[in-house]
Amino acid sequence: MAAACDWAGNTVARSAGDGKWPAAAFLSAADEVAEIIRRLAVEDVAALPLLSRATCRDLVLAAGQLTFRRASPIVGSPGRLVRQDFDLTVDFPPESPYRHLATALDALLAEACASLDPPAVDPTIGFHLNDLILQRYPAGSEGITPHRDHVNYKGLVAVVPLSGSGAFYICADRAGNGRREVPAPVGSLVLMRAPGYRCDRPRPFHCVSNIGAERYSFGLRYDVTRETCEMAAV
Ligand SMILES: O=C(O)CCC(=O)C(=O)O
Repeated sequence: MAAACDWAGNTVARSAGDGKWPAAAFLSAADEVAEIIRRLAVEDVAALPLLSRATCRDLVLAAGQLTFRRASPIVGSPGRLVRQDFDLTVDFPPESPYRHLATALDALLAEACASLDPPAVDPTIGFHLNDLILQRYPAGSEGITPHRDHVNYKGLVAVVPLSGSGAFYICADRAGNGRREVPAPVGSLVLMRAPGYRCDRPRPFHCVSNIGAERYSFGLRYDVTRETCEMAAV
């Protein structure tokens, strides 16, 4: 166990994940994460505190060492176009804190999933976080319009907002109808269902907007088409 501070500055003791993520113990334990994974059967998204603000600040500082590129402003096919207004990187050196965070979060999610009976995530899909992306939205950015994550992403989709302001919404459809803001302050672990999550509800439409101050968000997914497991190299 290690000590950490929650959003209110209270000291809490939580699992620190693996040994390479010692300075930033998670603010929520595996049983709490299991509970939000379980809730995804009836809710499109669920979130809980994961990282302290100090840890998020350190991660944003570390992002200064990474090389970003502009995201394509429009992706998708006619009728399913998505506008996106951010820079991104998927290049994380082996000793990057982002990789250590991913390894530790992978372990936390595995522990949480293992405690659920019946399993929420189909154990045969081999869920693990092998697809990492850091997104940087400039102040005033349009964010990303309503979309669903690709079907190749299986099990669970995780997003951790690290800085700035912005609103994360769940929507009923691609037009953004029924938009509902999900409280997800900096340091949250935001989870969504992906194929392989055992329920018959569809992948949720979601979007991000109202970027008032530069926002970083770290996305962690399991891309089933990847032949090599990036995590194995960590
Ligand atoms: O930046 C975020 O908080 C989430 C972005 C997102 O929805 C996506 O990249 O699919």
